[in-house]
Amino acid sequence: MKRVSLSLGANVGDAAETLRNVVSELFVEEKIFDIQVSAMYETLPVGGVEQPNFYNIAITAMSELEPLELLDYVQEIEARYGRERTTHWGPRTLDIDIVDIDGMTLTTSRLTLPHPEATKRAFVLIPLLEIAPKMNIAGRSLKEWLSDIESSGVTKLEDEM
Ligand code: A4P
Ligand code: MG
Repeated sequence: MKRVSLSLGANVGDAAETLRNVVSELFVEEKIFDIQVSAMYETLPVGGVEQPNFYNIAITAMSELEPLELLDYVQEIEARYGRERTTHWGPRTLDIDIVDIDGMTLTTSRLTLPHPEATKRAFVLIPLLEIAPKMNIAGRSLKEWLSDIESSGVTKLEDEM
């Protein structure tokens, strides 16, 4: 059994509703267990592409899936929500990134762990900190990573989740 952490983002259509629906599915499907979900955040787009604000959440859970099986599972969900892969770092109905699996380091053509951008992104770290305050990525706490970056574009939505 491994502890997994995921970062979910959406900025096309009713993004908040998409994220709520995905979370309900995760609970029903029981492929991952002991699920914790952060609050919903509205976040300024990162990556230089002109696009609408994102909604982001973080999830931690326990899983017996192998890393690539977990990737298959989250990509299957992305596909179901009609995500089109057009612009790199561009708009998406749903993006699910695997931030970490039990501190494992992995570099394959399909999956890099921990997610190489996670420690530079406040829209990943802030929601995750809420549900995994003791978590480390590459030997540093989420708080330590956060202290290095700008986090003003990340706003908690108190009533959205
Ligand atoms: N892949 C490798 N490692 C992983 C991992 N740890 N988790 C591969 C998930 N996928 C991983 O991803 C491309 C490939 O990465 C996958 O096929 C998988 O095999 P993608 O989602 O299809 O492609 P992409 O959109 O070109 O890039 P990517 O890296 O997903 O984009 P990002 O980095 O997720 O950036 N701003 C805000 N505020 N909030 C956001 O959520 N998101 C993005 C997307 C940009 N700006 C944002 C947000
Ligand atoms: Mg992705």
